[in-house]
Amino acid sequence: MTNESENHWSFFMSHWSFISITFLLNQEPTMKPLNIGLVGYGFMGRTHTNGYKRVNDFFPELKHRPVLKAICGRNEEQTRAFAEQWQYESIETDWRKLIARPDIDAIDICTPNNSHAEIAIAAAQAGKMVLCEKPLAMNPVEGQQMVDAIEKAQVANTVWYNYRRVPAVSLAKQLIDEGRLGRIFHYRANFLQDWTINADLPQGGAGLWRLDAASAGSGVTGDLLAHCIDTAVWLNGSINSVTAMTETFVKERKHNLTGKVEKVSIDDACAFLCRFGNGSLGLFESTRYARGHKALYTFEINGEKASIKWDLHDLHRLEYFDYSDNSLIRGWHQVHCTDGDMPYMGKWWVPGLQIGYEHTFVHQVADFIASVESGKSCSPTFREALETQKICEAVLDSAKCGQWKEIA
Ligand code: SOE
Repeated sequence: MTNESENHWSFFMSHWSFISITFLLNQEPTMKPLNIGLVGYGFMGRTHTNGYKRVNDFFPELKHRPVLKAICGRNEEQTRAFAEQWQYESIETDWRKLIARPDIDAIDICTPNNSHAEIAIAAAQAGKMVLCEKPLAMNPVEGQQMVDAIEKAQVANTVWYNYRRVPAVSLAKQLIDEGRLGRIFHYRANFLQDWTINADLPQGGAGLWRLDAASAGSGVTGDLLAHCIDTAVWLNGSINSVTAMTETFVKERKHNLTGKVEKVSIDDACAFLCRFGNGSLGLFESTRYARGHKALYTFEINGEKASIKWDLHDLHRLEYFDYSDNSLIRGWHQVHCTDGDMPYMGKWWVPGLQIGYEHTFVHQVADFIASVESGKSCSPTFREALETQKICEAVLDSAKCGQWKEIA
């Protein structure tokens, strides 16, 4: 090399080191990874994964970025296909191996209800954060064991009761907490579907485990009313006692796993009355036999000063009636929850443009990460979800014995 070229080379090298150090420093990730290991690649696996993928784009203040480290499922081919479609870095076919991995920070449980407890307890004991699909457990005994394990390990936790995070539902919470409804007299909720009317529909296995009591624990009570109860307790406080009736309209169905026709042990429909701790009366109904309704979750709350109504099929609106309005214009207002000052809406588009179902999961991921960063809990916690589990159990007990049941 000539002197000239040597000079060029050393000039280049010294500048390159300077440039590369500066580049590296600038590139030093300000975002910390939050490594997710998700168990279950069904419908809920998709909703949660979508939440992890989108959260940082819309909640840029978060200091952690969920990393899709591993998806876990028993069927290797399907797990691999899910990993490819949703861009998970790796797969596992045994959740125990997933939990044992040092590169996983949080275990997200999207499996049928009968495996929630075992996975959650093992994950907590391994020191992982735990996010669990609803309902928390098969019954309150299992739920209590999960709460004990989570609280002993002091790990961050949440249960995916996603409807709380519909902006209009969060707005309802804000209005109630501000005292705008005054004393509450009535709480009414429905969750109506129609997808199990066909008596030829089998029970059990992928997609249909919700019809199999051994996997689901219960029918509409744990699957749908649990949502209504979670929202109700959040908005209107504790429930003290319940009286319920349930029905199983189709008594036998072929079981997908055994191939035999077997008794159906889930509740196809359930209705219950309850008394809230604040003195108000509750009326709840859920069924999978309401022809024409796909997922009609509605609630109405009547207070002394005002009432509110909400409907999942029109989820971006909150209906509001305020008795203090001038009598000439008094009536039900439809509040289109899209303005930036509505809960969560400042994160999305511009006023007038609404969001939907999938965003509730993005919101829950955002709130979970924010809670990890602040050291606060992310509601509903396992302990709060246990309360819902106890109410579901009292509903099912009451339907069996025909008596009012106090919530234990
Ligand atoms: C059942 O059809 C189901 O998917 C529930 O399992 C969900 O929790 C509910 O949000 C929608 O309906």
